Amino acid sequence: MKLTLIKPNIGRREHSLYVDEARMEPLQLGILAALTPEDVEVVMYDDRMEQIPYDEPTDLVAITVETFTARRAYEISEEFRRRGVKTVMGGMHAMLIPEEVSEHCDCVIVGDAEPVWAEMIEDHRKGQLKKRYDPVQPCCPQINVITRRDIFEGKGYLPITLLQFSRGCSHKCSFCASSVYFKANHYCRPVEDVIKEIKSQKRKLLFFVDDNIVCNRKKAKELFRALIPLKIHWVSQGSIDMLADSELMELMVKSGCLGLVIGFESISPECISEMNKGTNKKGSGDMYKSEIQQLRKWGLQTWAAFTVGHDGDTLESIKATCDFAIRNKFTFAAFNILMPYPNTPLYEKMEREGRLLYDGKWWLHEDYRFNYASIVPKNMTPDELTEISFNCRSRFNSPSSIFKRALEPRTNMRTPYRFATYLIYNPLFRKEVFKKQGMRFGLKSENEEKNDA
Ligand code: B12
Ligand code: SF4
Repeated sequence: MKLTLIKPNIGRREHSLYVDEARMEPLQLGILAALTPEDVEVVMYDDRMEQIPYDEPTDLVAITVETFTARRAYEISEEFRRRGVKTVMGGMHAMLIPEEVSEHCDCVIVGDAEPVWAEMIEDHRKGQLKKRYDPVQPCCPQINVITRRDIFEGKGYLPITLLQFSRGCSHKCSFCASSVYFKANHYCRPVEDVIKEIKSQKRKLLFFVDDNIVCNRKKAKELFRALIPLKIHWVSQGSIDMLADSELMELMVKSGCLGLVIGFESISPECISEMNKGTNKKGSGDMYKSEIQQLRKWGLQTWAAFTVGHDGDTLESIKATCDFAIRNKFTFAAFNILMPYPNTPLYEKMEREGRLLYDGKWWLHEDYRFNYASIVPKNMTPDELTEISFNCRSRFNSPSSIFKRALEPRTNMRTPYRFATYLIYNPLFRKEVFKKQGMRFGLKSENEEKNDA
């Protein structure tokens, strides 16, 4: 039996294919490959930079689907199904809205693949593939499973190894798709498995793609202690409340942490309350002043993630958020428009209030473009929101801002290695800002789809 794994792209720029230059290994496909019985041949194609060989013989195609890649994933599935090949889908979007996904494939797995993957392969071999598998959730991730990284070789991914220590997060921010996927659960792998996985590969630079690596501080400390002897460098994602625990922070730094993606989301306490971001709730005073001082003290390079378009936001407050990010010399920052991902509390609120654009299903709509607003914000028009968020991204990543932010001695200029990382990745992300803005979802237009049908 032969299995083909696929990572779909988002789509294309108006007249050309979009190639993701900051592409990283698709970890979920490495895990699916590792879960697959040894006698099954496995190949992987990444639509972000290579053509999918639809006519190459295969027995089953597995596609990972996120909301922003759903349209493209459905196109790919359709091509294989037209050739008589069965397709199976899973991933974030499949969990959020399985009924829609199942219309576009032969089988949908609703949740983590680990508990049902082997059963699904056996069913397929016997010609008894079910339409839907519902793994018991939450399951413990990757028990005794080491990601298969041979399938990533030669694909030109960034030289950083992706892996996970934990999945999920116990918080319930209203916009967060992960929180819905994991039903606000957080679960960790055994530390020995993680250490074994690190030793199974050669790189010294790792990205723990955990939703919130410090969610369970006791377990995180156990991991950090075990990482110290390995002398690696690593980055991850963590909530800002970690700073309250200095033992945790000390271990984190000693274990080789270079920095974290931290959800600052907003500099307005009202917006923080509105989005139910318990980790960032503060009393009055200067939002984040002491936290930023501490991050510098620990020497961590911060990727500050902001969401814009909250009911408390105005054009001025969003501009001030960008000024704040530049003034505080964050290493990187994201200014993501508040997106109503299906089944999130944010989606439900926007639906109730009649504020969803593009018939609610923006991810499938012919006219929707990447990084466009898909809700009606309170204090500006959707177009203004689209424009100001693009403006924040281009201003934060402008040459003058890159120069100004570089001059932070405790973080960006701490060591030649840190400085080099800063200088390599900032221009790369700047390029991405312009390439991704306004990108069409999927490769086909509605007319092409009708013709195919
Ligand atoms: C790492 C990461 C990134 C990395 C990219 C990594 C890469 N390989 O390229 C970076 C930082 C670049 C990134 C960027 C973005 N990301 Co991101 N990212 C993540 C993160 C944190 C981890 C993903 C991951 O590797 N998980 C580990 C794997 C093992 O877990 P998994 O994918 O869930 O897979 C399991 C199951 O879902 C299932 N499964 C998965 N696929 C399949 C397929 C089949 C066939 C089956 C049966 C099962 C199955 O089995 C797997 C094993 O149990 C997730 C959060 C999350 N929890 O998923 C967000 C997340 C996926 N990202 C998100 C977003 C929005 C983005 C951006 C659009 C942000 C932006 N505005 O620019 C961009 C778009 C990137 C692009 N393509 O251009 C959202 C997506 C929301 C949604 N509803 O789709 C998430 C969920 C974050 C969130 N909390 O909302 N991201
Ligand atoms: S803290 Fe982060 S991962 Fe956790 S629910 Fe909020 S946004 Fe999601």
